Amino acid sequence: MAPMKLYGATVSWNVTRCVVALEEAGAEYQIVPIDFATAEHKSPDHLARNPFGQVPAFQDGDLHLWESRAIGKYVARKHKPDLLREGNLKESAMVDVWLEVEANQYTAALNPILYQCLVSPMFGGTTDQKVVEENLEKLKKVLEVYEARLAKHKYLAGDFLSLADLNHVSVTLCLLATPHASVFDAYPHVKAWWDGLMARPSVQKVAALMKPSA
Ligand code: GS8
Repeated sequence: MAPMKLYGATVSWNVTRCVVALEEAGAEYQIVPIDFATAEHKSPDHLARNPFGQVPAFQDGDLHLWESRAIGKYVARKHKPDLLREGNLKESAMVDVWLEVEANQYTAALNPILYQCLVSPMFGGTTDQKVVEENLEKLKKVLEVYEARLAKHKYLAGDFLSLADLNHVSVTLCLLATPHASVFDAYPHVKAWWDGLMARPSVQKVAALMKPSA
């Protein structure tokens, strides 16, 4: 059977969020780059894959998906369902909680920081420090909640690795490429959790892919 296809460049943390899931699940897949410089993401071919003209997009046989977190869930369900704890009502509910927290708290605070520090300069723009500072304050409040949680449990949803942990990887790798990498230093349990994730071969592989020289 043809390998799954993930469309988008690995410079995008929304794309690499899926790569972490694919790697951790041991899935066979192929990355098909989409060229933003030629607006390939707005071409009819790509709009057929993702009607919002964004990356990532994904194909497995006749199944076409977009939205990075939905793609990650599909890959986990297909190849490593334990990452979702499906079959265990309470554990899967906790996975769901922390999947939402990643999207709506953690990454919601990180996105503007990454945009200002990484994306804007890439296109010749400047960094709006006020936006960065405001969102760093938001992020610190989120990290206080993580610190309390991770003082009690090895991983976010409980004492087991889940997709909720893995979905944090791509944006956190980007955060570490900004001048604000030291923000984790004040949260020892968060730092230990992150070091544990970084030691995983799937995460190592994605970290290498995201380096511009890779
Ligand atoms: C977000 C996709 C997105 O913003 C997801 O897949 O999780 N909620 C979606 N993709 C950006 C990539 S840059 O990181 C994108 O394609 N932007 C181009 C555009 O919106 O035109």
